[in-house]
Amino acid sequence: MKALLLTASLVLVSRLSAADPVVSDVRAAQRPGTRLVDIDFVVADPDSPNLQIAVEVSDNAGASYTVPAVSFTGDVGHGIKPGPGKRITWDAKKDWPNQYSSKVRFRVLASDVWLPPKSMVLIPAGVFTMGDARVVGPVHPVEVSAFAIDRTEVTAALWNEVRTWGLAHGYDLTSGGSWGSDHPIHSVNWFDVVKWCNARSEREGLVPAYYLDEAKTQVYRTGDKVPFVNWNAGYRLPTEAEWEKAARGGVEGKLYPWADSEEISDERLNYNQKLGRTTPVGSYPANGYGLRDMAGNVWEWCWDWRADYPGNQVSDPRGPASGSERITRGGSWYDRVDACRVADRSAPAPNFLWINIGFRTVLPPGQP
Ligand SMILES: [Ca+2]
Ligand SMILES: [Ca+2]
Repeated sequence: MKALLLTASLVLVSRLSAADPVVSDVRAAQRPGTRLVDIDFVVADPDSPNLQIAVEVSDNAGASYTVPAVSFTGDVGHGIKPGPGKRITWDAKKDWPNQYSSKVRFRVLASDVWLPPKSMVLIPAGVFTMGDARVVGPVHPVEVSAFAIDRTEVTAALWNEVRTWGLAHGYDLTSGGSWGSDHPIHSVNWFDVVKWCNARSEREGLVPAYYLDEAKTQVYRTGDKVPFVNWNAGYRLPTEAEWEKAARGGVEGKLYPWADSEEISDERLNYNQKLGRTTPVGSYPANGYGLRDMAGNVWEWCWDWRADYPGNQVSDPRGPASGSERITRGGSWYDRVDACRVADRSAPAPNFLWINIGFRTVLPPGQP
């Protein structure tokens, strides 16, 4: 078998962080008798625990890196820790069948800019205008830190997958209900969805967000509790402000999540008992952030206890410390048009559940 490649160049790229990651000692070797290539390297970063690593392949000695290579395994992708002894293996047979060159080169790219999972969208930090004089006020500026949020409502399929794991790991989680595996889960109360967020985090090896004690040592897994929150850990419910910012899609002053019209229509969302049930998540067009069903389908639980808004600018508001009702947002397949406006608020008791309430989750940036 001919040799596939020779050496590797090394490179590093990155942006925006106190100290950039640096890739060095890149070496590549084809395993004898195979078309597998091991790419060894070192990556250092003094202030970022998790990096994104990518590889690019050249077939012209590094003039350009355009070989359509995707079959990489090993220390590649999200959540790679800096350190020595990193190895990525390329299956050239899959990506580049029947091709040989002595001019193959590799470059390893490292970035410390956090990217969310593909099922989520990163919402940028910044101030938005919360409330609407036509719906609920006072209208006030709110500064929100960056966060990632699910593109869609949590589906019955995902609910069940995480619930099954949770039941085997000390959680009590309701089965909820749905009209199908790709429909939103419904009939889940606020306590259920908060515990489920923790189960999703633990299942993925993330630090859970919700605890029974202020020291945050006892993970919230059972019962109906008012938990303490680690706001910079794993999956959690959006705050009401995060939800409204996400629903607005980066556009100010609109009644609905879409920017091009102040009208509602059957092509935009599932609402007002027109279909008599939920629709599969993502059945309607996305808003400006790429999010689906921020209006209609199912109401979405938020973290906050219900309270009146302040009149002044606030930063990362999380609602009052106690209360009797938790916020839901966005209206549902069952609800009238007014409930589907981005500023409209509803607030059931946290133990309430019904066939028109579900949720989606957020993830703070930086989680592996
Ligand atoms: Ca860094
Ligand atoms: Ca919804």
